[in-house]
Amino acid sequence: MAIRTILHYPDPRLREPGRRVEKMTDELRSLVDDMAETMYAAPGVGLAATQIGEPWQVFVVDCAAEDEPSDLRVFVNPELLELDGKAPFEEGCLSFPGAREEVERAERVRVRAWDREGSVFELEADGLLAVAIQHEYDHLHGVLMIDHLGPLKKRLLHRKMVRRDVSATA
Ligand code: K2U
Ligand code: ZN
Repeated sequence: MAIRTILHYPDPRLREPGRRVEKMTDELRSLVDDMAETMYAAPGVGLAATQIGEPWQVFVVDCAAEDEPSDLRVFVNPELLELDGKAPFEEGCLSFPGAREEVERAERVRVRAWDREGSVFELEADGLLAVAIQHEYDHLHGVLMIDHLGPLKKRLLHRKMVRRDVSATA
């Protein structure tokens, strides 16, 4: 396993949609393991393959609280089958370090995906898990937290991230 570099906005690779996985291989299982290790090290409660420059339809989430056993969930080729309700949530994103923005998401989702072994499963989720699933699903389609903001907040966050990027490379 390895901790991978998380791409930061405005890296154009964050806009590259993930490719559908045709068959789970040892190489893809190793990618999943690297994603989980990278997520825990960040730390985060989710990570999409596109965030580490791997354009595959794969994300991981673990919404367990710090004092709970880990609850890692792997989603390969996820499909959102149902979205119900609407609620605002204060989101963060590992590709927007330090940013917190209110994003409106569905309160409940039903999702179908493959697990790490390639078996199909369906899951109904609410709360933080539902938000994380929607946030990561967005990443796999090149959609980022900034895209859900109004024009002023979008401009402010863009400038903050670009300035951060410039000072980091200076
Ligand atoms: O995809 C990512 O960048 C990791 C995200 C996942 C996530 C975002 C919003 C809501 C749930 C999960 C986060 O950085 S993980 C840390 C986090 C979690 C909840 C709220 C704020 C930050
Ligand atoms: Zn994110």
